[in-house]
Amino acid sequence: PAGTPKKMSLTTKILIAMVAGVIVGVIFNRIDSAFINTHIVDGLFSMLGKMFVNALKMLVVPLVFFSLITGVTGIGDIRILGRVGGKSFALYLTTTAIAIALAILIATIVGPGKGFEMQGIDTSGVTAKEAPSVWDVFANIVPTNPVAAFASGEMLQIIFYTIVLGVAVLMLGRQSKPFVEASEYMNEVMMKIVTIVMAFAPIGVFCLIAKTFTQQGIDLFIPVMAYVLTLVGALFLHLFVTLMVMLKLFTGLSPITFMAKIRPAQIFAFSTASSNATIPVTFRSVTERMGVDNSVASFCIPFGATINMDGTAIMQGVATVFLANVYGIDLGLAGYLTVIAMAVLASIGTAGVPGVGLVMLTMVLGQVGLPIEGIALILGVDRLMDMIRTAVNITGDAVVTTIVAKGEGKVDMAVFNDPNAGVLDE
Ligand code: DAS
Repeated sequence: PAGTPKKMSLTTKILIAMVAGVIVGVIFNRIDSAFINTHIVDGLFSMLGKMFVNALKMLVVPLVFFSLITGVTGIGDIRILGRVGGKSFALYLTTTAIAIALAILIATIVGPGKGFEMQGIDTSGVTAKEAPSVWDVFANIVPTNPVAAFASGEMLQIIFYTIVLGVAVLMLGRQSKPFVEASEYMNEVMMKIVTIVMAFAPIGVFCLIAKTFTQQGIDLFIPVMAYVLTLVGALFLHLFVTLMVMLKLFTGLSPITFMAKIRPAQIFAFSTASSNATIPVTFRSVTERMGVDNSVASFCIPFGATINMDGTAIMQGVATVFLANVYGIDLGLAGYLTVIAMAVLASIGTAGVPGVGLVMLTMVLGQVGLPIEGIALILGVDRLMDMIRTAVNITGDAVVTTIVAKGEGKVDMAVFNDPNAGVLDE
């Protein structure tokens, strides 16, 4: 009946929870009371936030398995699968390379870290991680034990094994009907579980953000403000310009509509700082809100969450220039090309979990001979930077997925243009 208040959408509730979390966090940071920090922030908020992130991660492996099996058997043709895989792999690497090249260019022009005083910064205890060799990264895509791969959430191995399983199911033709129908049903069940978990999103998002802002405060940003501003600038350039120009050029779709429909996934990525944990929301956003067919999204979204990290690569570009300036080391073109290659390769082998960007940064710095301990300078602000770059990472995943789907004629334009399509709380 007219006049009944329109039920507030889940996305609105999540946005309100985000803002409330920042406000409460900054206030608690100012109050800095032992009781609040111990029992509220490290107690209640931490517990609820962790439960929420765990619930999201709980969804990932079964959701990826059933949606990918449904996707592979839905594609029906191995050649199409090869094309979708090849196109998305090429686009993911290209967007990451463009992202970091632009980031280095911007950072070189802005020059953050020049004349930086290393006043009393404790730079001990940061050690470089060994960079995995490219060959090992690709060899390890094949699991020795699929059950172990599923149990430990090794995404590339899970994707590989599920595709092989799907191809075998396809080869069995008609006999596979019951299995395919069961998989489609389980895929629906998984999506319902996503809805159940999403109902707790406002609480989860509030707690995660309130905790982060209570701990971070804002005075940590002063000494490295130049780094933060350059990084956020480069991230926003990639998010609102590079990715949107690519979307428009390759698909003709409206970037405004796209950004409106991907927003819930960006909020989740920001709150959890984990692309992997956000897979269920990114997946639903591109399928039910943008009309991308499951057969493309079920491969490209988990694949992207694992190998595609534009935001992370941008951080590595800006951090490298910042630290080169701080230590007065001139990397030269060869040095920056090494950084670009390393960042792209490092992003392939690492999962989308909180803080992985910083770990990869130690590999990149190690390769170009920059002092690893410089990471201590940016450690304090990295949690917040991680949240922003993870939102950029999943947006890149969604853009490439949409480009590949459009190329295959697998975007339902009626859904894409329907502003009310796929509300997340059903
Ligand atoms: N948090 C990572 C992700 O989930 C990105 C990063 O650490 O840079 O994508």
